Amino acid sequence: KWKPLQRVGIIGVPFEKGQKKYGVSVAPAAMRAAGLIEQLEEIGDLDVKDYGDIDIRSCPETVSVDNMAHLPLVSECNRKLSNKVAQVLQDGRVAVTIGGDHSIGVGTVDGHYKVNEDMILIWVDAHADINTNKTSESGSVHGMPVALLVKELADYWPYLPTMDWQVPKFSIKNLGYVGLRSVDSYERLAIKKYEVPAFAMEDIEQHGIHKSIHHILKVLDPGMKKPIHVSFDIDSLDALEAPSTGTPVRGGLTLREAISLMEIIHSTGRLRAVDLVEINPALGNDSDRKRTLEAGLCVLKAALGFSRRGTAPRGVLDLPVQ
Ligand code: HAR
Ligand code: MN
Ligand code: MN
Ligand code: MN
Repeated sequence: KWKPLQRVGIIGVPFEKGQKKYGVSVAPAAMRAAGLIEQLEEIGDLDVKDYGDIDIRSCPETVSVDNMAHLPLVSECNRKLSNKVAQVLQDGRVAVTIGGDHSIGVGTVDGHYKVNEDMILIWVDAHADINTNKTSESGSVHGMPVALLVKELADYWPYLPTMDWQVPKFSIKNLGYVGLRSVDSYERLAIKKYEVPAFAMEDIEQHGIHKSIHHILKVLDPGMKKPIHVSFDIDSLDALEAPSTGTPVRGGLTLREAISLMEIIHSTGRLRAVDLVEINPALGNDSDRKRTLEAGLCVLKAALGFSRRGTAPRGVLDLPVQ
């Protein structure tokens, strides 16, 4: 019944105020310069439309919330992004969002949920990003998007000025994690309390990426009928594979594992939104930057149907003669 959507919409989000380092806002431009659109178009029959970048205008930050840096900016960016993601989905396209730091996951998931209330969310990350401003040690919102999104944690937040547009309705029961290896203690508590299927690196070591993702999909959606959102933090990859990122953690996914994960999700035919976040082209040397951007491209291509086996031409039954 489900087959992969052959239409894709690209959204750039040059936003970096959800963390402290300069440079992650450059990633959408760097990904386009690295050939993002052209490489996706080379995947057979893919119709790619670039919706451009979200307009990140710095507004005066009139309110401040304890241990939650730049909340008004984060909020304004995500409000616009949520509407844009919903628009792309309503246009019948897979929403492909290029961040930006991971605070933009609030907007992408909020926008997706508005269109598909039955969506499930796979958070691929070294980190769980499920802190509140009470539990975060950094005060950076990129460590908090999951906690902002899920309704089960709404009572753990104080009132958040500027965030009235975002009502957390998504249930934590529809969330799974892949790639975890840097989880704060209260984050671990939340994962345990709500029994979130979370495949940390040691679980992937034990079961392999194939069984791990199949297990998560089965737990979240045994009927195999729900739209899938993948929020892919480039730091889920090992720091050797993707060095240009703000909070690298050693011992992560190989690029092969990440490609395999995305191929499996593509093969469900139910991928409707994918985020690629935390690529910071300003960190590292030329080789680091190139490797990280290439890794991001490989991951997106796998998600959108590129096959490592090769793809035969359509409607052609024999080799060219002479
Ligand atoms: N858990 C830490 C915090 O809350 C670090 C998480 C931020 N790093 C990320 N997110 N790249 O995935 O600040
Ligand atoms: Mn993250
Ligand atoms: Mn991360
Ligand atoms: Mn399989």
